[in-house]
Amino acid sequence: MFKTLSLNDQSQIFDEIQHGVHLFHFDFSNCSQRVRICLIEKGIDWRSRPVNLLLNEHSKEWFQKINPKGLVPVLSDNGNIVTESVDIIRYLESMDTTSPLQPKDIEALDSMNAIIELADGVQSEIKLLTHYFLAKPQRFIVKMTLKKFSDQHGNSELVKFKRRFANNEFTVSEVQEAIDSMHGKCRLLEACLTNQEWMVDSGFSLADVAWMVNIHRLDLMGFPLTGYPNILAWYERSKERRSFQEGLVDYEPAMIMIFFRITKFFTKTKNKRLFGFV
Ligand SMILES: N[C@@H](CCC(=O)N[C@@H](CS)C(=O)NCC(=O)O)C(=O)O
Repeated sequence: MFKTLSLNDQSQIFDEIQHGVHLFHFDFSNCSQRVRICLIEKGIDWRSRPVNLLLNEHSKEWFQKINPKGLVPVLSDNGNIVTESVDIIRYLESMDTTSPLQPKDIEALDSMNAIIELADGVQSEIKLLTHYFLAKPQRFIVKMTLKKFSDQHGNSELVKFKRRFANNEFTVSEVQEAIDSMHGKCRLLEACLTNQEWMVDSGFSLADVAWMVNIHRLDLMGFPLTGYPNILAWYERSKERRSFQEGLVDYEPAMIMIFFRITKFFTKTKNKRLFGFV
């Protein structure tokens, strides 16, 4: 199941990514989910380049040569490297206009961009909450591999985050702060979805692509979304799209989903008492 790249595969990759669209991604990464959904929505042919974060493949030299930040997703379009999921989805939009995902109207375009920025701006909250609520059992593996990871990975911020995670240093107050911040964003989105089906009045757009994966992640961890009926209705509409199934659900490994359910079962009472999670 966990196939790693041989040295031969690695050097071949640099040649291969000079032609066509390639995505370096990880099944469960929400930023990777965002880009896969966009590729599917736009009907762009792409080649999958899995980078297994659980096996720390992103700390390998070959990958950090492609993205010095050592993070997924990374897009290569005929060798042109694009990083940052929101920049990638905008790049994809500029590549192909047969199925446009952005409005023509300038005002609507401005709102779409503001909503995308909002999605981008909560990545650190999503990351903290994911690790706190879903990834806890993984902590011991991270702890065991931390020394090697910190020797190999050049992104000091990521190494610091992993160290705090491994040492169980996330505090209840910082988790609460992240939750409060997410409630703030949910209130904005709830208002924006009043009397409209999609985030931007003109129809389904990159703004929806950017948020689908974040709301899905909050839902997975039991974040209380019941106070946001417009978001819930929008989320149901989003889940019906083929791109949601093929770009997200089909990549959620059954083993990890079972893992999450078990984690949730054992932490349910505590998370409900401390944070009002469901
Ligand atoms: N702002 C970046 C964030 C990229 C990012 O943080 N990627 C995560 C996965 S979602 C990653 O590579 N994490 C490595 C790790 O957790 O070890 C984006 O939107 O692409």
